[in-house]
Amino acid sequence: MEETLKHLSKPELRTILKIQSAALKAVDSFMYSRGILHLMPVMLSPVTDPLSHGVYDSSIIYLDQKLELTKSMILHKQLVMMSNSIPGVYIVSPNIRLESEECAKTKRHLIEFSQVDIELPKASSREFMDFTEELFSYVFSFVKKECEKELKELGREIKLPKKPLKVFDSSELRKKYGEDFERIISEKEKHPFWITDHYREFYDKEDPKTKKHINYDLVYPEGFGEALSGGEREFEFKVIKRKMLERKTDLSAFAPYLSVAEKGLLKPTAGGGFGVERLVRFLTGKEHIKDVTLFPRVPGEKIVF
Ligand code: ASN
Repeated sequence: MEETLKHLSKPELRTILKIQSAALKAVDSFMYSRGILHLMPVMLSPVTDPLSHGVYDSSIIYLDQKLELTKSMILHKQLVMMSNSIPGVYIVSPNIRLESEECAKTKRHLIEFSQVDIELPKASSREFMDFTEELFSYVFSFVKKECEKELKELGREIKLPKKPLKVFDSSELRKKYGEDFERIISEKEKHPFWITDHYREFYDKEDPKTKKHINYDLVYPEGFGEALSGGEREFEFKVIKRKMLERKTDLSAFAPYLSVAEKGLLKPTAGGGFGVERLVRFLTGKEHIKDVTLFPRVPGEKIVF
């Protein structure tokens, strides 16, 4: 408890929170200017993101029903996009991912964090990447202008990247740097950049001919690592079912989602999400994500408040 109180009384916290407030205001203004609608999050559902890596179970039982705590709102975003009249959505969504203790090493993992989760109708991956580049440019320049004093206090300079950002293919990077390619290239680069074509969850689209994955990660430079991940989406029932089976997914756990897909109601969309705490960590230049989080939930660490 003593440590929590010490953390909360650091004068630097105001500076960091001012930067976070400015960044979130910029996100809202940008989305509003593009007609993207702001949804409220859900935290409990029979279905949530299966994720492409293992985490500890975080389901709960409520009156005999098993409910998952939201890992990301991907499946709910797809459901909302069924309506043709929706011009795009975003949510500042609390996500619970009970990561293994190992993840603490990265200094950018939390078991509870907030994700700005976005989905656009009929967008191609390039269109979503362009949208994201404009959003990040807007956020960076807004924070730079609004928080000049705070950034100076922290000794942090925000560089405005030139668009379009560099794009790297994950298989090329793997050949060059091995499995740890993301960390290595993040340390080398001076501006945010993209890495495309990652094997992961069933819902990211796969090119039927080339078998490449039509998805992307936006990565911060200076070793700050992953910022956003997303992709074009699968929407055809047959493909979704095949990919779930390939990933050894328990189909019965996704019954409500699969019944919507089977009715042919899912639409072609593209989207992605970025962590608020990781964005603030990058903007402030802080070493550890817990430095920019009021009540940090670091994998493996005891939660005191
Ligand atoms: N939000 C991500 C997406 O839209 C999914 C995730 O966070 N796992 O693709």
